[in-house]
Amino acid sequence: MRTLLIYPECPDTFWSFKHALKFIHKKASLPPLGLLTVGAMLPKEWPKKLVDANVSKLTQKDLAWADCAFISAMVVQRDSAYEIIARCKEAGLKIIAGGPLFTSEHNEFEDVDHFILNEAELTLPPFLADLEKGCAKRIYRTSEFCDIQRTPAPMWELMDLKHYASMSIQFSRGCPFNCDFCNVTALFGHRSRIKTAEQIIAELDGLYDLGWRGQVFFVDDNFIGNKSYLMAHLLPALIEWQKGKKGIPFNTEASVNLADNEPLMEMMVKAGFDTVFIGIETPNEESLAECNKQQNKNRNLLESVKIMHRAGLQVQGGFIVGFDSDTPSIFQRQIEFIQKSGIVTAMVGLLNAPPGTRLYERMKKEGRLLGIITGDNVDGTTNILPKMGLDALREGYRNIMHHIYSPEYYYKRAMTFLREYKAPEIKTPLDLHRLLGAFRSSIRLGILGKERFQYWKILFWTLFHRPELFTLSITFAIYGYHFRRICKMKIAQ
Ligand code: B12
Repeated sequence: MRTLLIYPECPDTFWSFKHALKFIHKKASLPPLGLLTVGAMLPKEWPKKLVDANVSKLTQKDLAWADCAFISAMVVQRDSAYEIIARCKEAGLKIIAGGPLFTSEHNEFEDVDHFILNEAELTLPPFLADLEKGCAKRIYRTSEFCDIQRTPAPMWELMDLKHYASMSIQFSRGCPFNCDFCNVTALFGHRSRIKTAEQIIAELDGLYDLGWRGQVFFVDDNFIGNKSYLMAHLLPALIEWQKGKKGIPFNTEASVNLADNEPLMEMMVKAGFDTVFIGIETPNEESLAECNKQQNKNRNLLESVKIMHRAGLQVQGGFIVGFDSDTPSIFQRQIEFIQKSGIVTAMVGLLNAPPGTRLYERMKKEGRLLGIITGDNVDGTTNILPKMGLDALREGYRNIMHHIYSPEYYYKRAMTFLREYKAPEIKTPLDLHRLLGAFRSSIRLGILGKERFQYWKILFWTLFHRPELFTLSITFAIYGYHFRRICKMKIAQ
């Protein structure tokens, strides 16, 4: 079977970093790890070609070559997925779909021949066996979770590394917490399932051998879900692996209780971690209680962020407005919190209820469900009827975004961060792309941009006070440009 592995196009969103990627001539921030993993589970003898629509076009030649198409997508790629499925259907290919979009919405895709839902480790083998016998069913699904210690290393060789700004790798799936709006536990379970340190080192070696010398994102739902294994095995192995190598910084996602564990933070930093995404959600205690965000309650969230910054871990934060317990003062409180925290990359969204969550069930019961989620949590939309009313919520949301991404607030926050952050030891080396990116930013932002005053101010300040963070300050300037473009596009009046 000649196989196309297709990843539909992501729209322009907060996390697409599309406007920032142009500065460094990259086409996408990350490769489609799910598809690369599925590629490694398909029969070896099947010829395979990856088409990531974010980096190259799906051509008529590709379609004419293939016998079948394996498609993966997130909800946010819905429109592009429809288009690609229609083209594959027209070309007469057998269409097989899996991944988060289809796991939650397979009913909406009539033209797909086979749905391989949930984790492919469990659902793909029975499909392949049935296919061989000529009796493949339309849907394969499971309520079990697989043992990822048996997951093969992704087929890195299928992708063209040069198009991506970062690589991704996965150590664990699942999260021990139970926030009522989050679909991670529904999709990947409550227990943190982990790979072995040996698997991770082998995957990293694979990337390194292909010439990768840049950032690697550990795409775990909660990297610190199994602290004891992390500290006894994985982090020591990563520290050892980094010896003699240059320029492989790591970033990941974790819960805020990371700030309570100094030895863990120290080891992470030593292993090369410099950034963690944390769901902060809200400074409002009642809202944290409402959504069962236990790990964020009864703590000084601001101080927790600062502890991580001072330890050498930059916090990127997720924030939510629109909880039942939110009053009109929440918008100003969020702005103040974000500014004081020095969280430069602050993703603020309206509360949404993804299917499979407890929030979804509650909203359904209360008759407050409006429809499906767009999947883009920074577009100012929601699928629930908020207690404070939709208009008030949207107005307050726009106010937050206009403030925190205005050059004045944004650069001020970046300065707060640069003052407090402990500089990492492992940095991506300045290659030609990055040097050119710095040059382009000086023209686009330093000469033509409205923010030119703030741009030069932060650059000179960093040069004199924190020269080791100079490239990071240019990165922030470029990110700021992307975030402003997104805000303008998505939530303009
Ligand atoms: C890395 C990541 C990203 C990266 C995307 C990188 C990329 N190129 O794919 C970034 C940071 C850009 C991102 C952004 C977003 N993300 Co995201 N992201 C993840 C994360 C943390 C890991 C994904 C991953 O690589 N997993 C590892 C691989 C091995 O697993 P997998 O992809 O799930 O694949 C397995 C199965 O799903 C299945 N499978 C997958 N594809 C296929 C295809 C076939 C044919 C078959 C048979 C099987 C199969 O088999 C695989 C092996 O088990 C997940 C959470 C998670 N745990 O998955 C969220 C997740 C995928 N993201 C999600 C969302 C909503 C988003 C955003 C839309 C939201 C936002 N925050 O704004 C944005 C928008 C993106 C954009 N560019 O527009 C949701 C998707 C929900 C949904 N139902 O679609 C998830 C599940 C998180 C969540 N809790 O809601 N994301």
